[in-house]
Amino acid sequence: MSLTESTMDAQNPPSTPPAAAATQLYRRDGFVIARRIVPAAAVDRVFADMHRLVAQQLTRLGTSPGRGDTEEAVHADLRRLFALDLKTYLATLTLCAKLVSLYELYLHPQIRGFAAALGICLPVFQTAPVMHLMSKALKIPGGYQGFGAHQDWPTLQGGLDTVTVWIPFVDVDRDRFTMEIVPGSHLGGLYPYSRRDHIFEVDPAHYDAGAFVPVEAARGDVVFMSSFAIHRSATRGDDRLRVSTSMRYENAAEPHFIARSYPFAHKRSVVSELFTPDFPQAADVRRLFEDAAGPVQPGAIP
Ligand SMILES: O=C(O)CCC(=O)C(=O)O
Repeated sequence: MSLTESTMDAQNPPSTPPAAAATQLYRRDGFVIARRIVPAAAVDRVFADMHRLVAQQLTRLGTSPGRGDTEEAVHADLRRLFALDLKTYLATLTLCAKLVSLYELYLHPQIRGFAAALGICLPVFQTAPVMHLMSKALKIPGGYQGFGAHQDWPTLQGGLDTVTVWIPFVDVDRDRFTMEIVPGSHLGGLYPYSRRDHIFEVDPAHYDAGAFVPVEAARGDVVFMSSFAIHRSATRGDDRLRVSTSMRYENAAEPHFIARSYPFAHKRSVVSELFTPDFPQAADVRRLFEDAAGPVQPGAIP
């Protein structure tokens, strides 16, 4: 077991909070990898739902999706959708982050318990989950894949003790474009940064580029990381797919958060035009309620 690890047995969940040692590691390094904190099957279930979202679109586009929910099958289907219809591929990834099963995973009692042990005593989700998908074959032309060195806090600006929870859907090793973290960097507070893509990249003068540690985590492991830890996506990887997700546990009881009147850095907006002109017609809606066979099945639109 390496220094930044804590082992919990998902088959025999502890009734007490995680070992004090894990909290100490978190305080010292700014992150901790909780091993086998959730059953791998719980993670696989969400991955299967994600595959279903991809498969539904492949079926709509007239292609048969692969069988099973292995990472190879999912990778192949993602590549197919990517090649067939980039816009749908991107919309599908966005929808993956909105699955209720994904939220349920983040609410797993073991994850909640671990976050509580790290001090998140009145948890709030101000942000939605984020998907991180890395694959040589799935690079968006002119787009970006992965993030440069950054801290999460400036994109949130909530409580100082905000914890990023990072969950892999495949077993991630150092050859799989994994996340890398600079241990101890959280103790420097907020570093100077500049905006790049969707994140705020930390000024390289403020960290040692050789100090990043790759996160190697299996399905069922969960990484808890301070929102002040400097981290990035590794550029080192082979031909395999890496999929993970992250979400932020914020603490509504953090004194600065209360004193600053619960600030939040994101803004919401709603598109005012209809995406599909003249849709829906009253008949489309009526059919949904009149159809005794239940909800419309994919591909069954008349
Ligand atoms: O998974 C990754 O490569 C990066 C994750 C990340 O930057 C984040 O969750 O804030």
